[in-house]
Amino acid sequence: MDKYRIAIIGKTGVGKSSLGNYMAGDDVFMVQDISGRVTKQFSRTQVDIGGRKLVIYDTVGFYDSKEGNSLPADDLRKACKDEGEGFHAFLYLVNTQAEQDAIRTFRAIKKKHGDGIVSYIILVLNRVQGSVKTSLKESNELNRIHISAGRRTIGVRCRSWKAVHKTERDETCQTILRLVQHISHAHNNEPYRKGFFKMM
Ligand SMILES: Nc1nc2c(ncn2[C@@H]2O[C@H](COP(=O)(O)OP(=O)(O)OP(=O)(O)O)[C@@H](O)[C@H]2O)c(=O)[nH]1
Ligand SMILES: [Mg+2]
Repeated sequence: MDKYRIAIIGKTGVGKSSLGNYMAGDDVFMVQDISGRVTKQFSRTQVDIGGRKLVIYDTVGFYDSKEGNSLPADDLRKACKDEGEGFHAFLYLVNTQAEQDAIRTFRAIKKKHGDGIVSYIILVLNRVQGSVKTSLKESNELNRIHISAGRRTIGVRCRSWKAVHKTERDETCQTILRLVQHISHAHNNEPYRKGFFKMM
C-alpha cells in the first residue's frame, strides 16, 4: 500500500479542519471562530505517520444551517474523483458536546454515498471530556453510531494542535493509522468509491 487516502467528514463546525491540522501538526486548513460554513471546498495535505504516507482530505461540512446537503455530497464526490480512486477510510467527526445531530448527519452521509461507506468509517469524538467509554455510555446516539461503525471509535481534543503535547498527538495518529490499516486490509486494500460514482 503506497498511500492511504483519508477523508474527514461530518457536520459543519465540528472541527474537521482542526483535526486535519492536528494530524498534520501544521496550520494547513482554514479554521475560524465564526458560525456558518468555513471550508467551502475540499483540500488535502500529505502526512507521514510512522513512516506511512496518508493523504488527508478536509471536506465541506454537512448540515450548514442555511443550505442542504448537496454541496458537501458533491464536494466529497469531487475529492473522490480527484485521483479517481476513492478513499481507504473516512474519519467521521462529531462534536461530543453537541451530539444531537450526529445520527442525522450519519444518515445523510449514508443516503448520499451508500450504506457501504459505513464499513470504511472511523468514529472520531471531538471535545471528549472524560473517556470515550463514558461519552458512549452517556449518549445513546453516539453509542448507536459506534456499534454501527464497527466499534472503531477514538476520542480527540483538537482545538489547537499546538496546545497538545506531541506524544499525545503521535499516539492518536498512530491509533488512527492502525484503524485505517485494519479497514483497508478488511477490504483487500480496495478504496471506497462505489457510492460516489454510481450516484453521479
Ligand atoms: N473547544 C474546542 N473547540 C474546538 C475543538 N476543535 C475545534 N474547535 C473549534 O471549533 C470551531 C470550528 O472548527 P473547524 O475546524 O473550523 O470546524 P469544521 O468542521 O472544519 O467547520 P466547517 O469547515 O465550517 O465545516 C473553531 O473555532 C475551532 O477552534 C475542540 O476540540 N475543542
Ligand atoms: Mg472546515
